[in-house]
Amino acid sequence: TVCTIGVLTADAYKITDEFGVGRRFDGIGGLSGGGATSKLLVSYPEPQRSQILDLLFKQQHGAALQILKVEIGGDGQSTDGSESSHMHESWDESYHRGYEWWLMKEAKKRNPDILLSALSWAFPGWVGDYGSDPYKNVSKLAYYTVSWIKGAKEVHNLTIDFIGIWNERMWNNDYILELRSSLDRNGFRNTKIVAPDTFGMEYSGFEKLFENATLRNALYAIGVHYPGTELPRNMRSNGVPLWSSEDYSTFNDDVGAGCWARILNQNYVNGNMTSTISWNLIASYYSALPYERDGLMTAMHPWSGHYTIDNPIWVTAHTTHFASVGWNYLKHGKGSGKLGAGGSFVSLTNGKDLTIVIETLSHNHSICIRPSLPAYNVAEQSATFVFSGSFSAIKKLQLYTTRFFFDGRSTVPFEKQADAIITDSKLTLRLAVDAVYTLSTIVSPGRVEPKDIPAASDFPLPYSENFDSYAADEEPHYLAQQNGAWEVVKSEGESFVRQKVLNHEIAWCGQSFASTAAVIGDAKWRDVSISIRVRVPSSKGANTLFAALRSSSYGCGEDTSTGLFLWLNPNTTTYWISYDIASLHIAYIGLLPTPFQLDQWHTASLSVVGSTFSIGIDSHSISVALGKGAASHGFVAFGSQGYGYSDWDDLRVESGV
Ligand code: 147
Repeated sequence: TVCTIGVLTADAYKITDEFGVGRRFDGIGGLSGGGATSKLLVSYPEPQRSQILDLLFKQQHGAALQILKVEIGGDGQSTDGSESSHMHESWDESYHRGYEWWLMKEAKKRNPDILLSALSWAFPGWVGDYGSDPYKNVSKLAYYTVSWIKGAKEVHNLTIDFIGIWNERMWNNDYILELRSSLDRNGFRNTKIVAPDTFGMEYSGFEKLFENATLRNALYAIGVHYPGTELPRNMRSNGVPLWSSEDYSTFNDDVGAGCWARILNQNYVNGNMTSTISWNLIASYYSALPYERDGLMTAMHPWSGHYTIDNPIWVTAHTTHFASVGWNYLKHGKGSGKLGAGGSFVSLTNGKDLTIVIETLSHNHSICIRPSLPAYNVAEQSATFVFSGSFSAIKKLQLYTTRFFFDGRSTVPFEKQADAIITDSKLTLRLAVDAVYTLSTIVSPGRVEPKDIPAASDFPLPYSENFDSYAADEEPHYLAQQNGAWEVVKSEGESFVRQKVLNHEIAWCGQSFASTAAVIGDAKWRDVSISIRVRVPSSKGANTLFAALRSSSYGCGEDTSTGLFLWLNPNTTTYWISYDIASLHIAYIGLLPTPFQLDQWHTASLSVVGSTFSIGIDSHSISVALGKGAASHGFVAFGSQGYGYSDWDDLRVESGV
């Protein structure tokens, strides 16, 4: 249909519930983890830390997220680091590790209705009897997962609303059924299963999840990743709720914000998906780690308190300030669809209130990381909305706009405009290209931003950490574990950090790494010196330890990391220097005057200035001239080859000598 208003011709779109409403809106979420994506957030000073949490979770404030999805730590690397498991071994259980418990509680404080969702990436080895298959014994895996849900309830009073299977790896029907019955037996009937959290080619097998009625009933929703807003027809038509349970992962500049605006609408318009979850919630990891700034906003400078409110936050607000979980979308052609000259709109209602979100993002200004985006055009256009059914009496709607310019002018996000007046049940809007519009009966305060955000500064040197100020099991500030679990231990009046994982985990990245590792500092560091005390316990201790400078390529590339590595071998006099974590490139082999003793603290010092690398082990010291292949800059790192306990204390980092 076409309406003529003065000289303008506008396409007309019905907004009506006369023929019923569309699917239930399940909410917009952010994902903390998969992995360690909130690592630096917990270290922020006040008031910045609370400001950031408000911007993520407080209702009608910033993103006002409706779902918080977290990783169930599995001790292994899961993208930007490893998150600690609640059960490193079946006998080593704690619900005070990591920062996801803290984050969920902070989210609930700000929005008691926020829904919590959880998923595993890696698993501790014992879950699969130390093999690589977590489904080897499905009741063991269900016990592991339900223990986490129980811990959430009993220790933290957190109710987990949704639980997944295994991130982006094969799913297992027997496990889904076992998990469902184990949840029911343990009093978690209301914890719903969303699965299988896989992507791409694997969609072809998804219909198998609907064929078996028992399996279908065990699932609340099918969760897919990076669907590119499309799903196959047989999935769209069978009535099971469909979620984009991980999406976005795009650099959070305005193209990233454009990606997010387009997929939030079009995941419903093209794919019938009713929930979209951003990987990640907040980019709160060292910028040199993988997927820099692929979060709704950025907080990677805890030492200065600096953070940025990136525009994906305000794009989210365009929906979340005006529609709650449990509302319904209006059907395709009755309130949701594509616009005539490009772009899309969705309507949401609770039967009384109405919200319409329109996006007109052009192709090049809304490209996401994956999958590739087929060409399409968007032009400036007028759109006439024609209201009927429950909406025929609406006289005006609040109007909020975001306009992206991409021409040097800065974006004005989420700006409140004069009310849009509806005459004769019709409203015509002139729509610019690269814009987001919300029309709603609901009022939001609009964009309210904290003022005086501190400027960014580099990681402060000199730096020292004695690990005394933490509670047992806490992860130390700034120390970004890359493999294994690095937790504070309090013993005999001492407080130190211990790598606590004893066995290879069931890895999420390709295969389990040969080394445990944690990094700290700045990947740009060149000339730096450190000292650290190290100890290997005689019981369950690691075989070989390292401390390193100028170390880089972590994340799933952990086992190919480079740097200047000093290796120590308990019980022997041998030590060596390598240019890589795999010790493929050994630069020097030396002997200590006496063997490196177990159960004793030793002091290691490393210093690099230009191309001279000096090391000290207790009173022994040498210097070597760096050769070809030696890294030029990177983090401070330490860890072990193989698994097993290693203890670390009194880290000091200085610039230069
Ligand atoms: C996802 C993971 O689930 C996240 O933990 C995080 O690593 C994220 C980063 O973009 O990616 O994994 C994917 C990795 C590759 C593809 C899809 C998802 N892929 O190539 O299509």
